[in-house]
Amino acid sequence: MPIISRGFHGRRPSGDHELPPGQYETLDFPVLSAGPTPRVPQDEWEFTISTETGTEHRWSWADLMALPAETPTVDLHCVTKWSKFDTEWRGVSLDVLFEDVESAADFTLVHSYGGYTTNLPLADLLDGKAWIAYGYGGEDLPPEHGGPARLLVPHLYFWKSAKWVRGIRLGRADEPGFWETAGYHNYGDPWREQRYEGD
Ligand SMILES: Nc1nc2c(c(=O)[nH]1)N[C@H]1C(S)=C(S)[C@@H](COP(=O)(O)O)O[C@H]1N2
Ligand SMILES: [Mo]
Repeated sequence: MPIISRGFHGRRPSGDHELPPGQYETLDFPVLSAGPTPRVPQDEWEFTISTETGTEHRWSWADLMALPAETPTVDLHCVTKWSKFDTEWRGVSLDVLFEDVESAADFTLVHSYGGYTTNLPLADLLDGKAWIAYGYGGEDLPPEHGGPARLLVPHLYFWKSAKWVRGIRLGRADEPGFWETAGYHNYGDPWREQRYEGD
């Protein structure tokens, strides 16, 4: 029997990963930014969750670092059709950040340094589905990929994973964000191929 290395066939056999409809696998990590990359020093970085009643919960960089970290390995799916398997992150689960937040709201609008926004149902940020990520591949998250910290919500198209995340606003009403206002799907489930409004 010849010894066949894992690399012999070029890539990992596709069996352990599935591509959502219309997607292809890429091995590099494209950068997609709608504007210039904001430079936010860690000691000026702040993250805020504000509720529908106006209560604000605020974390400094040191506060974030003091919270328990997780190291999720996830697949990414961009609406421009690339998918990237097995990306390795480090960050804080939003379950931790929402622990002491009291709210009756169902919707969130995530906002970023630089002005980007994106909306998600609160349920899609909880139960182990989303993180504030500050590490990638064992290093600090580079600015072009959203460092010092970004939202990571891998079960939705990657535009929902706001780079340079700055805060989350809870609301009783759904309010579309940057791409959602520009004709992209309000929810963005890659498995249901929800790319554009009306899909
Ligand atoms: N603040 C901000 N977040 C953003 C974007 C952006 O332009 N600004 N682009 C989104 C889109 S369309 C994608 S595909 C991913 C790209 O992340 P990457 O550049 O790390 O690959 O970030 C998302 N988050
Ligand atoms: Mo994207």
